Amino acid sequence: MRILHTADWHLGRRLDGRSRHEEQVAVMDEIVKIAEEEAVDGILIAGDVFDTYNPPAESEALFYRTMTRLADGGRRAVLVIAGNHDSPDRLIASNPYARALGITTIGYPKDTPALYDAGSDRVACVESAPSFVRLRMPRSNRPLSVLALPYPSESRLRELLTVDFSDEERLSSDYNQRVSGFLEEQARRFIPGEANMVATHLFVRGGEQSDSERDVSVGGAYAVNASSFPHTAGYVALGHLHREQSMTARQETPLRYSGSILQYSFSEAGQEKSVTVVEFEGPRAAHRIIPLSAGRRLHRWTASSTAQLEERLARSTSNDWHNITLELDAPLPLDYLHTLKSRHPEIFQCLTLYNSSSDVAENRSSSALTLEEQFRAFVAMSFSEPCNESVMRLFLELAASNETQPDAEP
Ligand SMILES: [Mn+2]
Repeated sequence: MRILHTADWHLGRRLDGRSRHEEQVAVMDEIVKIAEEEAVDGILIAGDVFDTYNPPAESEALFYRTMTRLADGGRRAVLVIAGNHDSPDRLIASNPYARALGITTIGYPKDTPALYDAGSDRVACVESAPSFVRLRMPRSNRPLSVLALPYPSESRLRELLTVDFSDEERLSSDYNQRVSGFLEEQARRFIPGEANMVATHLFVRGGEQSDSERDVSVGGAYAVNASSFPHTAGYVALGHLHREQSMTARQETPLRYSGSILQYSFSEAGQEKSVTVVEFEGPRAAHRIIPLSAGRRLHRWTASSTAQLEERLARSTSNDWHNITLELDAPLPLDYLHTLKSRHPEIFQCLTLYNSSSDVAENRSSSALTLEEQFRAFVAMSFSEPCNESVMRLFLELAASNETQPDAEP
């Protein structure tokens, strides 16, 4: 039995206002192709399908098109759980149609997916409970049990435990204990010796983060220990962290973040993106990483001269985006960056910094420019757009309130 594990699609996500939609279309094609070539029995998407609660219509359309292709007319199982970026209600709104294609989406931890069975040549959901499904798949003679826990926010977790458990101990204030208590409870539904897996979207303590996930509330106090996952699972499929990585739970259960499908921020520059193919022979699963090649590559680097800058850009391809810091001793000709950017659309941003120890700094401080003029020039050069007036006012207020400011307004 072969399952494709992916997560963190973030459809609709932009990079500082620039669309990634065409790249997302390309990577969806690539994932469908991998599912076909690998002849997988099912696909598991471990949360953050969309980037926001209200994704653009083009992203929703892309999601539905991709689900339909992956489901292969109900012959391939598709299981989707909500991540912290997804609206659970919107994600499950299509369930009445999705079931007919063998697609199960779970929005909230308390949700019990509906059963369906359209015959032995189609995927069937033969048993379910809160955050739990047992699937029968046409090409496999073994059932697949998945403890599929959507993003368990503090409030969703409380709701779940209040509804289903009266045990005082389970209401303990410790997030890790409550998540592990729920997993332990639901893992009793696993069939020993068969294919059992856990899928969830959360932060496992020890995982390596990047800027892309830092704006979300999972992390820090809302972390779960790797040892909290039931050892009776043959594989733990995780979403949330954008860097692909493996950890080990109790008794060698593989625990894995498949990672995002595109480099979504410059903190992910240089990260290879991939999906994971999980193979159940016995109860313990093996996995393989399949690289994704669609989408732009992001680069973040520093140049110490314009010659070095241009030399490196000459080697770049138009399918890349560069976030460059240019460290200089002397000021650039006024239109230099403008001309360079028009020649190299792959420059995402070029921030210029002047070495403060140099003569340039002294020249500048004694120059005829006022503090306001210097700040405007700095903003224009750094961000390629004029300084916002409220920012300008704030800057001048701060400068005026600082009595020791040597460059205070003349
Ligand atoms: Mn997430």
